[in-house]
Amino acid sequence: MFRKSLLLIIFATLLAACGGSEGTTAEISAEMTDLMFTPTNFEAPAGAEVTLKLTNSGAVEHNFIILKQGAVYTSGADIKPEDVILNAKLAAGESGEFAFKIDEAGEYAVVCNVPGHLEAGMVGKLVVK
Ligand SMILES: [Cu+2]
Repeated sequence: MFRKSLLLIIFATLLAACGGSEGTTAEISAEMTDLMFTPTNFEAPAGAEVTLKLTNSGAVEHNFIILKQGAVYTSGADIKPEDVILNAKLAAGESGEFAFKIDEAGEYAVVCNVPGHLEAGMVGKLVVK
């Protein structure tokens, strides 16, 4: 219980520290094809409610996975669920909207973990600032 409260206090402090963007929204768009993200690099404001507008124009399923900083993996199959911030999965030809919010500025890896896709270079980068 004490631990949980402490975490909340730390979280609240972090939020206050970047209060400038609190309550703001942003939107990014991405297209997935066989086997890449377009664009490859994305930017989002720290602490903003971000809407990801995603389209899968490929012939197979793809997903747009945002990984926590420091996530260690060697293949798509190797990604640990606890390292995943967002997993936006779309079947071929589908479009969808997804939401995420990242408070900490930095670089985050974007990958598709359908077997073989990450390994084939279906990766991108999200810069939060
Ligand atoms: Cu893919």
